[in-house]
Amino acid sequence: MGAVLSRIEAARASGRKLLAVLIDPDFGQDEERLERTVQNACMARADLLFVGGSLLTSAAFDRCVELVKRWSRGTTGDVPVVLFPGSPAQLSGHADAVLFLSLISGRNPELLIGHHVTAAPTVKALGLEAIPTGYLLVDGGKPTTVSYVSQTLPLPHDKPGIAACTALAGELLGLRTIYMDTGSGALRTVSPAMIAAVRQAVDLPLIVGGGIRDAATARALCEAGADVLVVGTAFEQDPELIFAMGEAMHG
Ligand code: 1GP
Repeated sequence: MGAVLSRIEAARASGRKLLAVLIDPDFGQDEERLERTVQNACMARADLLFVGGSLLTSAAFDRCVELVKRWSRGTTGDVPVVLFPGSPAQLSGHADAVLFLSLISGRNPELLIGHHVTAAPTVKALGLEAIPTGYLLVDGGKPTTVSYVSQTLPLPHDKPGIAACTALAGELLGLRTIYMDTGSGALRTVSPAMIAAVRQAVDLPLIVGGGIRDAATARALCEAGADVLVVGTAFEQDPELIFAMGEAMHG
């Protein structure tokens, strides 16, 4: 098992919840803001830095990952940089790992196997740790970039049973984590009921993201069974929020 997945598994075994800060690679265009975000994440004791997005408008992806990696080197050890790629173009040897995503809530063959074939030789050549991840897109109250770009239908928000069966299928296929996401800037998060149903169905680390805006919600999602929370938009809008969120999750 690779170092990043081991770290996630070890945290889960010890009951420590992890906070992942999602960095939009288009941020890289504003290097000062990017540096501040990474520094805040490190000071707030974020556990992981995710870099990626469903749609990139800037060409400087590799440079952005390089900067995030450089600034994430702290005195208390590196915060791992994990790619959360919206396409096979979002790969960089500066990262520690890549979520090797299968969009198992959808039925788009490109996102179930096509992109993987394209990306596999690059992942191997770059020596990236690949974390096989079953990605479940869940309805978060409005169409998001990911639902539009992936051309897939999100799982209904109030159907925990479908999510549980989908996650179980992912586990039986050999995937190593499940990422439940309502998409960036979603109006609502994945429900605690859905997280609890998936938690009961599979013995895998659960990553949950989309629409998390406050510490109380973060706590409720962790109590329902989430192991890793991913927050992007809320920290972009209020960079100080990361400290309250880190405090809520780590005490
Ligand atoms: C999106 O899970 C991430 O894929 C984070 O969502 O930007 O809403 O925090 P937000």
